[in-house]
Amino acid sequence: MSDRVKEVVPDLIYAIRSTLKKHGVTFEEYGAAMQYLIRVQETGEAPLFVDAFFNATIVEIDNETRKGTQADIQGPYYLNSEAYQIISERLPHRPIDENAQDMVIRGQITDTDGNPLAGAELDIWHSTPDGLYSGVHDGIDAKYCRGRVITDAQGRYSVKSKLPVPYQIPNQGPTGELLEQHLGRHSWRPAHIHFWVRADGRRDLINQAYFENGEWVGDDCCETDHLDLVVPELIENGARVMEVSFALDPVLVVAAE
Ligand code: MBD
Ligand code: FE
Repeated sequence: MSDRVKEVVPDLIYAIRSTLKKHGVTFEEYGAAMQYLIRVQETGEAPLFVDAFFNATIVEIDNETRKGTQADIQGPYYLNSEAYQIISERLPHRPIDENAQDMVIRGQITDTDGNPLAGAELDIWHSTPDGLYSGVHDGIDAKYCRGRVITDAQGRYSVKSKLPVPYQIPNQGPTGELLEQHLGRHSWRPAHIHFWVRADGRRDLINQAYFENGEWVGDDCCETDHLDLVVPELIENGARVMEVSFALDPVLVVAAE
C-alpha cells in the first residue's frame, strides 16, 4: 500500500500544481479554496463531495476488468454492514410512508456463464419517498429503506419496498453550492436503488438501478454514465416492479510479484 502512495500521490500533487500555475491562482483564491474545504469537512459533506466528483472514475477503472455486469458508484450513504438486517419480504419503511407507491425489487444473480448463484447476498438501500436517506438525514432511524436479501436455490430474490424519488444534493451545503452556483450545473441524481452484491468466489458488485423515463436519467450530477440498469416500466398489482439481475465476475486473481 505504501508503495502505491509513493506512486500515486506525487502525480496527484504535480497535477494540482500544474493546474494552479496554468490559471495563475492567487493567495486570495488559495485561501478561499482552503475555507471551502474546511466547510466541506465541518458540514459533514466530505463523503458526498468526494463521491460527487471522483467515485465515477474509480468505477470506470474497476469496470475495465469486468466481463459480467458493470459496477456503478456506491455513493456516500451505505453506512456499514451492521445497518443491514436480513429481510425476507419487505424493507422497513416509516409509518408516514405507508401510503407511498409500492415497489417490488426482484431478479436473479448468476455467474458470468449464466449459472444461478444460490445464497448470494444483496444489501439494498434507497431514499425514502421524500428523498432522504435513513441514518443520514433528519434523524431517520437507519433501519428504514435498507435490508439484506439472500438468493434462493435458483439465484432469485424478491423484496418489497416503497418507491424512491430523484435525489437532490442539499443545495445549501458546499457540494450543492459548488455545482449550482459556481459551476452552473444542477445537483440532482435520478431516482435510484443501490445494491451491494456478494457471493462466494465472486467479485463484489456495487451497483444501482434506475427507472425508465425517470427525471434526470442520463443527466446525473454525479456523472455516472453506467446506466446499464435503467429498468423498463412494469406495474403489477399497483406496484412498480424493478427487475434487476446481476452476473458476477469471478474474484480477481492478482498476479504475484
Ligand atoms: C446519493 O444518493 C448518491 O447515491 C450519490 C452517488 C451521491 C449523492 C447522493
Ligand atoms: Fe443514492
